Amino acid sequence: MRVVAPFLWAVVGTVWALEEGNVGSLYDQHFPPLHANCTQSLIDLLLMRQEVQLKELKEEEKVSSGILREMADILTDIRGSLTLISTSSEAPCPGNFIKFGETCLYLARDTSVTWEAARDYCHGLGGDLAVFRDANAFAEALNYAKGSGLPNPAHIWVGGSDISLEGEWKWISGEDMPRGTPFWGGYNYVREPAGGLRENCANLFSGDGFLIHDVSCASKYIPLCQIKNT
Ligand SMILES: [Ca+2]
Repeated sequence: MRVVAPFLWAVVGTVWALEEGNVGSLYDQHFPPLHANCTQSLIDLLLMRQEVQLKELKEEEKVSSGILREMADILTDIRGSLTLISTSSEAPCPGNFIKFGETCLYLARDTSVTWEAARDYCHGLGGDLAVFRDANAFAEALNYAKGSGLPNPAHIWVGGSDISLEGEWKWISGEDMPRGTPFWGGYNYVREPAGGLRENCANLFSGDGFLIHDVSCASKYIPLCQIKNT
């Protein structure tokens, strides 16, 4: 009976407080209204949070794009390796020929024949004198010649001439030969080809790093044979 009495008094007091309209003051006591400045601070805080989240998103985006770039690079490398493997496994070079990109080359260093005889020699091996459609293919042939240990001076026949029409240099494949750098060399400060009607066949001359020079087709030089394997 002694415990019940204070409890009843508390209930009565609460009812009285409610009836007296003190609900608002009780609410305000626990949840005070935001001051005008405080509201501003809250907005600032929310904006700052948004800003931080945006920055974090941007960072994540950077990381994601970086990973994608790395993945693309890896895929490109894999594709390149697969192409190399399939090319090399599909078409190995025959005999003494060495693979350079899409072609096989063979420098017949112990042979010394005229330009026409050099073509016949290469025909006998299943190919023809070498032609170079671009600077990369030409550079590969030069490296092959430079690494072959030929004595200086040395001359190497390649498949280009202006036999059909003076001044119109063509590969034996029928395409126009490129002119100027980095293909043709110079002789006595004059850019080749400069031999006119006397010199109608193309050779690589060791004197200036195996660049192309026009010479007499009757000269006897080393054939550079080529077999295309594509
Ligand atoms: Ca000529």
